Amino acid sequence: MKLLDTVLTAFLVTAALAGAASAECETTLRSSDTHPDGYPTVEGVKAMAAEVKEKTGGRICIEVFPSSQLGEEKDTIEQTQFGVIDMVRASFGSFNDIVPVTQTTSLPYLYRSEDHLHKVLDGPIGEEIAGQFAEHGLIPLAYYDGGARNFYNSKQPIRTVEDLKGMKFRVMQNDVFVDMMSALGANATPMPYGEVYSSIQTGVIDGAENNFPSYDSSGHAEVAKYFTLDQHLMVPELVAVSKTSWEKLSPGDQEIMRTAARNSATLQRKLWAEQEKASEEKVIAAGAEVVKDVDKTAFIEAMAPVYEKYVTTPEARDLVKRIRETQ
Ligand code: GTR
Repeated sequence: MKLLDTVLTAFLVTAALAGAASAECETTLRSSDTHPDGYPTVEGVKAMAAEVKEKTGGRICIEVFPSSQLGEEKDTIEQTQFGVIDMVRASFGSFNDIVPVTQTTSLPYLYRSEDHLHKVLDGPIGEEIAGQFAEHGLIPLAYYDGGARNFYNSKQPIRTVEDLKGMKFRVMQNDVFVDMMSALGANATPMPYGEVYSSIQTGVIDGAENNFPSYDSSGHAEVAKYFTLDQHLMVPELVAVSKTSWEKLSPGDQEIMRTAARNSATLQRKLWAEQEKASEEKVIAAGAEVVKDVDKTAFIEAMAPVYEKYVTTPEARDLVKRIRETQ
């Protein structure tokens, strides 16, 4: 009886809350993120939500669902394309099979630094890339930071390309990253982010690759303590809205969304820089071994076949050239 009461009360409270929320929000946009609450990308979209709510007098609410509650990243992108979910924050790597330009713009060692990446994304090239999402049902609103990705594993410290030979690493589910591993002499296992922890733990794979905040928040540091700062990938992070949901908004509300997204990117980049440092310190304190003396030239040279395979059209060659020339 007591249990039934509790369940009934919980149901009534939930119903009342839902009623209250819908009474004040005319439009509720559901936004997905693979990361947990508190992660810079999640906090970025939450800040965007707060600004949108304030500027629309509470008419438009963005509800952020962290920790893959709405599904793994690739699935949530597809759901956003079809308007099942309204917004998604995801890495360019997960858009590779959907929006071709994201392949070229997430090639290994394409960007010299985070500053270089910002100059590319915040300038005309960033606009040009964004323009190519609409035909795939997506409207990009902001580019967030994701730092540099690095290899980590449960077996041994990696100092050279040779050390990677024959090892098995999880990569995001796209061909470029699979080929990147082959070029390094390692084996790639593409799989969703949520499966990586147990796959390392059970020895299905030796390791994976990511930035410090993901290595830390996913718990991967607990099962793969050897981390090598080789910085092989800098992959832009995107906040995108479904074209279907976007077209239901008035031009005025679209403008409010765009401004709020831009402002949230400024905040996210600040939070990102702080989190990168904090996560690095945290994983080291918890026992991670971070190899920093890496011969990056050898890693960069090993990537030549990946460029040969993916930079084949005059457009792709021109884009890579323009990105490299961006100062
Ligand atoms: C993180 C990125 C996520 C997700 C993840 C992965 O760095 O922020 O969006 O793509 O990597 O490796 O799947």
